[in-house]
Amino acid sequence: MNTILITGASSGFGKACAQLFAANGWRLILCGRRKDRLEALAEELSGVSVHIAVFDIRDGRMVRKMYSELPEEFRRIDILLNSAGLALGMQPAQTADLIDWETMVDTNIKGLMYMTRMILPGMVERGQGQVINLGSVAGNWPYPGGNAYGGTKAFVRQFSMNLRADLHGTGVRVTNIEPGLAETEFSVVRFHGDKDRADSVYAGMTPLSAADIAETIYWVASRPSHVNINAIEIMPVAQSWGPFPIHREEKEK
Ligand code: NDP
Ligand code: 8X3
Repeated sequence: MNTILITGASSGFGKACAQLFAANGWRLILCGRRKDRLEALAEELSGVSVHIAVFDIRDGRMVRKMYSELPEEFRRIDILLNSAGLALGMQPAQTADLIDWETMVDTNIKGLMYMTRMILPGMVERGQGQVINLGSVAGNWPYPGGNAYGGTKAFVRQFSMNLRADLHGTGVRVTNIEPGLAETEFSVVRFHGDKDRADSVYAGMTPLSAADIAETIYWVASRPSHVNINAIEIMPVAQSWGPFPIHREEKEK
């Protein structure tokens, strides 16, 4: 039986992936900080082999402890899905909250590095495995207020490609998934719990769903072992690009 370790399994893409991989007979390691959510998910997936790991990925010691405490049957990890992550705020850089920036760096960059560094050696030793990262269109394209969040996701993109370079010849695969607007708890978190503001992000359009992304990830995971999908950028049809804004000076009369 194959095993997938999912960070951010308590919500959104991570949770939808847990449901889809479970339905396809995978063994699951579900990670997150909200124990009640993970327990409820494990209960929903009754009959599936599940290990719950409650920890904060920003804390490297907790990451090591989680790994050292994995039961024997969960130690051979076939896929590491780095889904845990967040955006905080949409203020312009000159007024943004530095604590929000630090939290995004600690979670989206450092947490993802801790997890990857912990799990990779086993994959390399076994000559097979797959790391699937959650990047974002925000790592590829600038937008007002995207500042540090987009920066963290640009890191994830480059880190993913550099992993591939380092893993050359090992058989270990790496993919960066780069979604656009998807309705999960993402915007509620971004706007610090302001549900009305979060809802307004998706008003009058059809966003991607967590299930759309889970299906994409499952497709990536189920390619034959000689195929590596480097990156997939995926947007709702209703989202695209606009013209570059030009600031024009008022003409003197
Ligand atoms: P959700 O807010 O629904 O889920 C985020 C998950 O990350 C939660 O399970 C949360 O678990 C976990 N998480 C956050 N911080 C920590 C932490 N410090 N330690 C451990 N777990 C943490 O958002 P999504 O599912 O939408 O987001 C998943 C990923 O996809 C993120 O990396 C996000 O940046 C990215 N993404 C999202 C898009 C969107 O529009 N939704 C688009 C593009 C990319 P808990 O709180 O229980 O710890
Ligand atoms: C989330 C997608 O467009 O809100 O990564 O930045 S977007």
